[in-house]
Amino acid sequence: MSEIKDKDLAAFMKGVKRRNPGEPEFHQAVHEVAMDIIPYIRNDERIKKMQILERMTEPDRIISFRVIWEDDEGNIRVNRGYRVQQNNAIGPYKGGIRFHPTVTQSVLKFLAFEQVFKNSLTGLPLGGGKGGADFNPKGKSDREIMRFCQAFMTELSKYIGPNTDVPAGDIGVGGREVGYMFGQYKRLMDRFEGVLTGKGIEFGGSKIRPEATGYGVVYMMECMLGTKGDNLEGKRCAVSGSGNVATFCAEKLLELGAKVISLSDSGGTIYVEDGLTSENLQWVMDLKSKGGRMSECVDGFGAKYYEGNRPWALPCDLAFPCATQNEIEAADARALVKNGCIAISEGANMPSDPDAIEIIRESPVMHAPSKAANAGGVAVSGLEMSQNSLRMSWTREEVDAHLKNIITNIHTQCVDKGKADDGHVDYFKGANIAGFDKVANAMLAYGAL
Ligand code: NDP
Ligand code: 2IT
Repeated sequence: MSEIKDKDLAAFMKGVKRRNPGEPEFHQAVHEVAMDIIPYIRNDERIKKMQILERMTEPDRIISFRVIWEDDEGNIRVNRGYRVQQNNAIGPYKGGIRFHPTVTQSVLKFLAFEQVFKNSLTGLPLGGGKGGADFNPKGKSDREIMRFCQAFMTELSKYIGPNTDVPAGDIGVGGREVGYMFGQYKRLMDRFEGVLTGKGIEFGGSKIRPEATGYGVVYMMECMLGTKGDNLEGKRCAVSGSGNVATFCAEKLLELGAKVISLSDSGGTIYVEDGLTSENLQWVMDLKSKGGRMSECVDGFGAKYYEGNRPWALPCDLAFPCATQNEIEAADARALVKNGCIAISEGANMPSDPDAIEIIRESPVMHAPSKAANAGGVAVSGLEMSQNSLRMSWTREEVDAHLKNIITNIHTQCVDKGKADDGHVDYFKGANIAGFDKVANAMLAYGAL
């Protein structure tokens, strides 16, 4: 990362690092926001006096707990679970749960911090939080997953509620895990209430929730291309990941006439020169639901496969990072720019590292940050909460129309707050400022203490 030239920003980051030692992902997420917000609030004495940005970088609370479960061989296993309740100024804490061996407090703090801004951008009454565990679901049996989810929820249930904190899925947590966790909550509390989102349709889930993040990422891309009078038709799209977000992003791209030339997992990348067919994509979805690996696509439908989990060196028009944080580094960004990529819509949270952002910022590539581009998932979670409160269920068409409206509105907010005099839109700046404004105003309204 280049040296910080802004003195206020440097002093602010020094404080953040001192208070949060050894948490690089959290420092990175805060820095990405602060570099836009510090200049923005420089002359706002009220926001500075009330220490709004300092307060926003300090989670309301972090709950950390032991999760004990029994594997199929009868061994007792111990993991660490967390919930970071970051900020509830504009609504109950809301954000996903990640099960992955790389989960640490730093990772969950970065995700919870980002979630506050993202949820604010949706325009829905949602605060920000995130949770998870350093549990590795890979290779675990269905019964083991169930026992882990139940053990995790036994402790988490004490801290959440439909008006307090409403978790959902993230990496390693999909419909099956949410079902096990919801079942355990109901068993423990004897209450049927919308305490989790991403539930099965039979027990209060919203239509389109599984698809929402991936679809929203594509809707954001459509909005960006629309500003140039362009569209998705025939565009060559590099997509990374092969989980929930990546596969539904690919599905929407195919539906709208684009070509999906890649998908990946932590083992490697598949490349299909003419683009995946819908049948290929369905094959991948079935494969992933059985825990398969992308390398199997070679025999499955003749895809090219190479080790290395990044497709960014493949010439493409559009890029959709949908796997994990920091999956686009400087060399990847340079390759994308050099190969003529027009725009990037981020499905994963914080997929571009600071050097990559800088390189892309200096290029003509349009770049929608995750807090704007992947907000469709949490937005439909918010709609699931509304439907649960109303004890109603909306149609696919109704939910999809809301989702499109919300993403279009987020795009408009980014343009409003991020457009420079020369017409160039800095989507990072726009998203950071628009997300910040609403939360800051609510915090100011509540008074200082
Ligand atoms: P899934 O668990 O469904 O899929 C994750 C995918 O990313 C898999 O292909 C996985 O490969 C790959 N992956 C995970 N960790 C790594 C890693 N360290 N290096 C390389 N590849 C990795 O998760 P989702 O699709 O739900 O989440 C993907 C991203 O989208 C995350 O950043 C998440 O925070 C974000 N997101 C998710 C939302 C949701 O509603 N689910 C909403 C908004 C954002 P492998 O199988 O090999 O591990
Ligand atoms: O990062 C995210 O926005 C999510 N994992 C979804 C959160 C949610 O509450 O639906």
